Amino acid sequence: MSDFTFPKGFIWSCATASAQIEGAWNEDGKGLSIWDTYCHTPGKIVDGSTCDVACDSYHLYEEDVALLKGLGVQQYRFSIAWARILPTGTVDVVNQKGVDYYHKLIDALIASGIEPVITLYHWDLPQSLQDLGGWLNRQIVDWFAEYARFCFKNFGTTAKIWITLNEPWVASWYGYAGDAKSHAPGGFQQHTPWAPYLCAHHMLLSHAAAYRIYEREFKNEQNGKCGISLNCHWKEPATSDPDDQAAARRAFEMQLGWFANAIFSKEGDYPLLMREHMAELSKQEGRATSRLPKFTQQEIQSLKGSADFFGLNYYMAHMVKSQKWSESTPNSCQRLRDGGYVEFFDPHWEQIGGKQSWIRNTPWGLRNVLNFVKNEYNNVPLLITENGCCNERYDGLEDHQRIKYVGDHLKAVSQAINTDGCNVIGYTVWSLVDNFEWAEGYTLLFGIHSVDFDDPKRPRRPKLSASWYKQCIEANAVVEAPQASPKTHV
Ligand code: GBH
Repeated sequence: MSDFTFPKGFIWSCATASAQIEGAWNEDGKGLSIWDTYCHTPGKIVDGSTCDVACDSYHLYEEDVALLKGLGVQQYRFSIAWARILPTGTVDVVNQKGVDYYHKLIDALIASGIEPVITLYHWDLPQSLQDLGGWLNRQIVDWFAEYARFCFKNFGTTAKIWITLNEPWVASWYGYAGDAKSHAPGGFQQHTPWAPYLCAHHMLLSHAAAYRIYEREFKNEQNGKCGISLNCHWKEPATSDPDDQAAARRAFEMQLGWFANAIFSKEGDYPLLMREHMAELSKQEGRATSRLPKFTQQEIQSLKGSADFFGLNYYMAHMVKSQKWSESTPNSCQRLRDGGYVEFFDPHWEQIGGKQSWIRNTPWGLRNVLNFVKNEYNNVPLLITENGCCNERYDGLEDHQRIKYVGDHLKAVSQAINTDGCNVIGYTVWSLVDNFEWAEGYTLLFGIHSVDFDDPKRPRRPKLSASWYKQCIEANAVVEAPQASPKTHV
C-alpha cells in the first residue's frame, strides 16, 4: 500500500490547449489567431516550426479520446480556439463547422465517461481582435463576454466545467511587455511599460464579466462551475535578509496575488502591497498616475468571489533576491525591474528534460503554494489544472525523469491534502500528448504520449509515464516507479 494516497473522489486529469494540438489552422472556415500570425513570422519560434498541423487533433480527436479512456481519467482539460468558432472574434460570423468540431469532441468524451473541462482562452486570440488592439483595448471585455456567452449557450448543456482564462500572468508579460518578445502578439515596439498591467486589468474584467454571465444566465439550468487557471512559481527567499524576505513576498503578490487577490481574497482588488509598490515606482518615474490601473468599487465587487474553484498551474520554484535595478543594468527585463528583484534557480535543483529545459524538480514548492492558497484565500477548492515536465525531441519512450517529477509532485499534493488540510480536489498532468510548445516549437515536449511530428499521420505512442499514471489513477495513490533499464538515459 502506498504512503501517498488521495481522498475518495479525487479527480485525475490530463490537459492540452487548442493552438498546441489542433492544427487545421486555416481549414473549414477557421479565422486566424495571433499564434498563426506569430509562428509564421520568421525568427519567432526557435526551431522555425509552426502550429499549422501540430498533433492534427482537429482530425484525430478520436485518438486523443481513446488515449484518455485508456488512462481512466475522470476529466480532460482542453481549450476552444476562439477563431475556430468565431473567425472574426465576434458573433457577427459563426463558423458552424468549428462549433460542430467541439460538439463532437465533447460528445466523444462524455460517451467515454470523461468530463470535459473547457478553457475559453488559452492564448490564441483571434487576429482580427488583435488588429483592434487585442487585450489593450478595453472593448475586449465585451468581446470576451460575448464569446463566453456563445460557448456557455452552445456547449453548456453538455460541458459543465469552465475555465475562463489560462495564465493571464504569462499572457500579460510574455505577450505584452516591450522587452519580452517570446509570445504572441509580441515584439510590439510601441508597447509601453503600462501594457502588461493594462492587459492584465482587461483580462480580470473579462473574467468577471464571463463568470457573472454564467452565474446569471446559465448556472441554474446547466448546473456547472466556472473558475480560472493561474500560474505561480514558488518564491523562495534567497537569504534570511529582510530585504530578500520582503522581495519574495512582493514577487508572490506580483505574480499570483495580482490575479488571485481580486477574485479570491476577502477584501478584493489588487494586493495592497502591489498597489503601494506600483504607486511609489510610478511616482519615482515622474508619472501623474500609477501604471497599475484602478478598479471602480463596482468592479471590485464583481470580481470578488467570481470563481467556483481555483485552477493552479505549477511547474517549479524560483529563488528571489531583492535587487535595485537601474536602466543600465544588463540583462534586466521590465518585469524584474518593476518588481525590484531577481529570480533564479538554485544550482542544486535537479534539472529535468535536458539542457535546454527550464524545469527543475522542486515539488516542495508546490506544497508551499498549496498552503499559501489555503491560508490566503480561505481554503477555496483548488484544482491543479497543470503540472508536468518536458523531454527533448527523439528522447524515446522511457521517460523515467517524468515519472520521477510527476511522482514527486503527486506525493507533495498527497501530503498537502492529508497532512496540511489543503482543499485540493484534483490533479491534471500537462500534457496528454507531445505538442507545440509555443516559442519553443517542438524542441521541448511535455506529453505522456509521444507524437511523431515527422510522420504526416501523427501517430501517438504511450510513454512509460502513461502506463504508470494509469496505475496511479487506478490505485488513487502514487504507485512505485518502474525500474529503469540499463540503457535508459531519459
Ligand atoms: C504553461 O505555461 C502553459 O499553460 C502551457 O500551454 C505550456 O505548454 C506549459 O505551461 C508548459 O510550458 O522564463 O524560465 O519560465 C507555460 C509558461 C512561459 C513557461 C515561458 C516557460 C519560458 C521559460 N511558460 N517560460 S522561463
